[in-house]
Amino acid sequence: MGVHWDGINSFPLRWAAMQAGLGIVRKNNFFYTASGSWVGLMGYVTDVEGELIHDASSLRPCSEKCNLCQRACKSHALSAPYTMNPMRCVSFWTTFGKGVVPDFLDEGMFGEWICGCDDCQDACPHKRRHDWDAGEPFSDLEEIAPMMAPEHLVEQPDEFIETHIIPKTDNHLQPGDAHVLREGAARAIRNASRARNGMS
Ligand code: B12
Ligand code: SF4
Ligand code: SF4
Repeated sequence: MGVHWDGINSFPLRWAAMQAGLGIVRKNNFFYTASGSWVGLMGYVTDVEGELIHDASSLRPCSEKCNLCQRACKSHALSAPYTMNPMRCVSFWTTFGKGVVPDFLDEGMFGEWICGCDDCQDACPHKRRHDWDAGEPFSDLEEIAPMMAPEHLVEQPDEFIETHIIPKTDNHLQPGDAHVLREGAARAIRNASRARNGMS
């Protein structure tokens, strides 16, 4: 019998996936298969006998000299290879941290991220971006995309954000968090303007 385990947030899935031979963990801590790091991990508990097929040999490890992910992390959450400090991570502060910029970070470090952050994956030469033209369209995303641009998001009422955007954050934001996205959009606009003026 196999059971999808919803208490999975307390179990490190990347380590489990690596031990299961499905891929490798790179210095930015992300789990990579031949399709790159944009793979969502899901855990199952099972009592079925299985055969361990461990073959991640086609994946080249990180080059010893590479530190592109660390350099891309403006808030220095990636302080060393295979290590990160979640309390300095922009992804944490723009989601569970409710958009707060703590006093040991400055808002320029948040760049133009509004919910989450992918800088340390975007910088990686082993990335394979998802092909957005493949597969089924995701919900009403195409229709609402224009309203999610920072200059429009900043003006959206609670009702629109709570109905159309928060349910797509995979529980990283909750009803009542519409202000987090509006404030994040305002910060993204300020940071984009700083970058244009060479101030970042
Ligand atoms: C808590 C959590 C967060 C927290 C803390 C992140 C953290 N790095 O711990 C916050 C809110 C910041 C966060 C943000 C994000 N998260 Co998150 N998060 C989790 C969660 C629920 C638990 C992670 C955990 O256990 N952390 C504790 C540390 C100790 O464990 P670990 O990160 O898994 O891996 C460490 C060890 O395994 C060890 N390790 C593993 N293999 C090896 C090998 C060697 C040789 C060595 C030395 C070490 C080593 O080093 C790793 C890093 O310290 C997992 C889901 C899950 N249940 O696993 C998703 C998960 C890690 N998140 C994920 C994603 C996509 C993100 C974001 C990119 C979302 C976004 N777009 O903003 C960001 C990225 C932030 C970042 N740089 O990590 C994905 C990653 C997919 C992947 N391919 O790796 C996961 C697996 C969710 C999923 N189900 O797919 N996340
Ligand atoms: S998600 Fe962003 S802030 Fe967090 S470790 Fe990666 S680059 Fe740094
Ligand atoms: S950017 Fe370089 S060091 Fe970081 S995970 Fe990718 S290959 Fe490894």
